[in-house]
Amino acid sequence: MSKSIFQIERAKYFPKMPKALAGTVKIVEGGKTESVADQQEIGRLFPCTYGMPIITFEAGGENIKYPGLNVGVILSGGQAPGGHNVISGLFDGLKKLNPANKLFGFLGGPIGLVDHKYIELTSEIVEEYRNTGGFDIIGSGRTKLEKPAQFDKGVEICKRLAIKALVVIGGDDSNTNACVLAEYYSQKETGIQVIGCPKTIDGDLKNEMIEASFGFDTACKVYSELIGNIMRDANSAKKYWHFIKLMGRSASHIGLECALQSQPNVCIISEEVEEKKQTLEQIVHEIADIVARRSQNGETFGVALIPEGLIEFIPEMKILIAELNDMLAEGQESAETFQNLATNAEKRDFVIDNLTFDSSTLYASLPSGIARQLTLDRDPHGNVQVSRIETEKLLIEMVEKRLAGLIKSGIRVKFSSQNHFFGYEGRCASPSNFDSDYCYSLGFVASLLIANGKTGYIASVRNTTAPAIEWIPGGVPITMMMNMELRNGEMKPVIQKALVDLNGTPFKTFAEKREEWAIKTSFVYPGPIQYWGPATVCDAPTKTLQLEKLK
Ligand code: FBP
Repeated sequence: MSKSIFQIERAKYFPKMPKALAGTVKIVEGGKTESVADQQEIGRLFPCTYGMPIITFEAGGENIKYPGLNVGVILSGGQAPGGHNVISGLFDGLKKLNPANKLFGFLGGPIGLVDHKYIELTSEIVEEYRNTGGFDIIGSGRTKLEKPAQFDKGVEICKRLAIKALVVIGGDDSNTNACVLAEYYSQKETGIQVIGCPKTIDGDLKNEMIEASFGFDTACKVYSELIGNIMRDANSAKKYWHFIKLMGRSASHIGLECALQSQPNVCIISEEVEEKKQTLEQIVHEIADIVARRSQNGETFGVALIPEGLIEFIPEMKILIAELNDMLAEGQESAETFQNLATNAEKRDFVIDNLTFDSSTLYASLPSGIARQLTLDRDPHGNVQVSRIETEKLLIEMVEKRLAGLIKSGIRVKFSSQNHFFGYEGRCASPSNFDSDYCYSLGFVASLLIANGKTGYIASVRNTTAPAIEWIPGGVPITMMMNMELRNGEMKPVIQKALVDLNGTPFKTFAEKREEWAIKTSFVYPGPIQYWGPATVCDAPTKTLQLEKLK
């Protein structure tokens, strides 16, 4: 594999680690835990893995000689910068425990476990991937591990390879499934442990104990750099309004972080739209108003950030999507009929005919492209794939219409637009120092949880706004983060997704400033991620994390 000079130099970086993990490590166990809600039901569903204590690893303890063990690792879901460092941290941790330990990587995501596709991750392989972006070391996938038949196939291969523990690196759904798997393996007394790792650029897998999901830091820094570049272009040419959709699925954490970093004229926060029960029309009017006010000041340009999941948070759209989800759910007769229709026009008519009156009217009023995008395949968890809905184009079209409508009242506003979607640009970026360090520690912690016989835990590293040496490594029982939610028509135990907290300091900081940023051009140009240089530039965590710590 030929490499850039950057890759060669970056490979030499040794991730900074918490002091607690440097030498011998002792395990400290807290008290019994409870799930965030629905304690009785979660306790009933997870008799083996419910109520376990929070774990902290501290420096000290004896120099234990651990018996050799084999471990399997799975990358699950969307790519996020730092996944390769979780694997290298896990690999190094296992080798430190006992050089005879082996690490196997299941290929292409959870399906690799079921189909018995794997490779042994040797030091030669791991060496090639240290501090690199991407998940290509073993690949990832979105197969949902949820059926006992799949779990049993997993047992087969684990027995064959003498694998004692599996590490699942994934988002909220994948870690939920990891916990279900841990519980199943415990109940069946297979002796196989399951440990999760918090991954997702979306930033929505976090809580009191998990301060951040890895990848969020790097992805936001990449998007903020690009947004800053666009802002400077807009400010130079003074010609365009740029509408930028940002990945992040339901939550608007990415949009909020990028807004805090770059100070755009508009940044919509889906969670606020939902709370205020804003309609699509109201959102459009607000944006058009900012465009018009800026234009009066001669500023015929601007930047608007649109969260990927916005459409799902607009109350009338939410109802429409829920109805579409039911209509198109796998196994439904209506889904089959829909799929068998030959043309897009027939499909559109079928949908219009089968929705409730309000949803049908709304669906029929949408531009045909957007209407079609709403009916595209669901992901394996039954969710509409928001990355495929061009909300930024929908808003441009509607703002244009609104501004054109103002002409009859004598208001003429110049509005030329460009649209962008930033998502895939950031998911495999070279991990920032924060993500390189954080991920390496997460992987290392996973090896310690395994060595200590733990299952149903997610690796955690806390105190992450302090220098890495002061970070606090440990483990959190996954059941502690769970509640019951309706999924595909059934109540299921799932990890509670962290949406933007409208009472939290990051949102409040943004809300205080946004009116000023809307009218007065206040752009900030964050520039690219720096890998070498002063810690203030290279190691700074996201603004979200820093502000959250102020609370
Ligand atoms: P994960 O939650 O699996 O980490 O995926 C995050 C994400 O990047 C979302 O932001 C986005 O909506 C989705 O993946 C896109 O999925 P795909 O990679 O299947 O196009």
